[in-house]
Amino acid sequence: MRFCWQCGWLLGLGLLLELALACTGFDAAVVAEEPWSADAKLVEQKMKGRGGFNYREADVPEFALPESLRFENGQPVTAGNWPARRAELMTLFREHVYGTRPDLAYEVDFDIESEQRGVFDGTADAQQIKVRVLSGGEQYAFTLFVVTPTTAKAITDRPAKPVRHPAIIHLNNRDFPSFETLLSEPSDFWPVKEICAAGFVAAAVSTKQIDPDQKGAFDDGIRGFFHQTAGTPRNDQSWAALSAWGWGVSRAVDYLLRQPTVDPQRIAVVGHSRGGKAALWAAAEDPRIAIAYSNNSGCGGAALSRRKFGETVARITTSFPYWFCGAFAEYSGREQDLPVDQHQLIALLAPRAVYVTSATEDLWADPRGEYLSVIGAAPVFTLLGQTSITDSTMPPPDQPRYAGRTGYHIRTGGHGLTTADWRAFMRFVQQLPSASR
Ligand code: GTR
Repeated sequence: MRFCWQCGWLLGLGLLLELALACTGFDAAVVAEEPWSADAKLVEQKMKGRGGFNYREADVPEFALPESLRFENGQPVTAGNWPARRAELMTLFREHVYGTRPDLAYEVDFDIESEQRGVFDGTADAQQIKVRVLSGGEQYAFTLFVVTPTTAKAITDRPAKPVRHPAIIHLNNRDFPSFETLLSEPSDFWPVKEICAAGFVAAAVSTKQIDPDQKGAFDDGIRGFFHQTAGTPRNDQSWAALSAWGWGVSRAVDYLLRQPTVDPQRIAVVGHSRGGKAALWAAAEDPRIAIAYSNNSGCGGAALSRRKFGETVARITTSFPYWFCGAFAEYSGREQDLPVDQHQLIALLAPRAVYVTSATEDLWADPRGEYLSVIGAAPVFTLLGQTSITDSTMPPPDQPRYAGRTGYHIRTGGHGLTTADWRAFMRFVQQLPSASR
């Protein structure tokens, strides 16, 4: 058989592309080249569905985003005074969106409830930990899972030094597995075995165990616990459920920072949907979190509120009033009056790393609004001497875009967190410059 050089080149290129896509976790069979835009049929179908919500790009109102590089009094922001501007933005987000965490006096300790060595074919050790929050002689407890690779090579692996792995805390807003299930039944939502095989410590906490994800259940969660034991306020300004869930993530950080197997510079938080909203806010409140990943987080998460695309402030504060402080509902139908928008939530994380993802059919979460938030945060990354995504054209589906401290992809499919999303996120973390990994 004669070898044809042209075919050989093409075959080689095809294989290379396939390899590149396999590394990002996406299926090489579907390679789109056009920037993503919502499927016209899907848009019309959605417009006929839930009444009163906009899914047409042409009907997005004109708006101007609040500037991050100007203080509220109009003074310009410099790299030197960014911490003061950041503090101002934090106050605005606390007062108008997520609520203010009360001053909490408490102790936290960790009981190992179950431990299993050599799980996942002898490649990892797993622990189920009871996180005990102690205040006023009472305790509030929730579960933390930590699975640590024992044989996978860590990214920071250097001879003669203990292996310290980057760690990823999953803020799980769905059914939280039992210890047995997590070790025996592979899950697309939290592919723990694969996360460990890639060299990460995989940790997880449950939103609902930290604070119930339901109306009228304040007394049953961590906020109610502090209200009862320490008299912390319960009002429209105080912390809402998303903030409480983020506080729970920070207790997982407390634990991980005590582990010699964890790289303290590379602790990440990951959340899907409501968990993604809370993950971004968790990282805003806790600077020890180096990397935040929000998937399909939409309204009140990564999506710009002013676009009023898909879910709106009016809708979310009616369906889920307990996620936000009371003031957020006042911006129903008047998003343009919000003193902040969600690009500034991303900017609050600079110069740390942020990964945002959407799904092509998840128009409720406004994929373009999520992408534009990342772009809108770019001036702050630049101010702080970092690169980030600045190209306002969206990437094609399933083609992750990594640029400096920010990354983004839009996955083909519907609302959900999948193994493909996880793989692309882990690649993002692995390719970060070492100072921010
Ligand atoms: C929806 C809600 C979204 C999103 C989602 C979820 O009902 O409207 O904001 O958070 O729930 O968490 O799956």
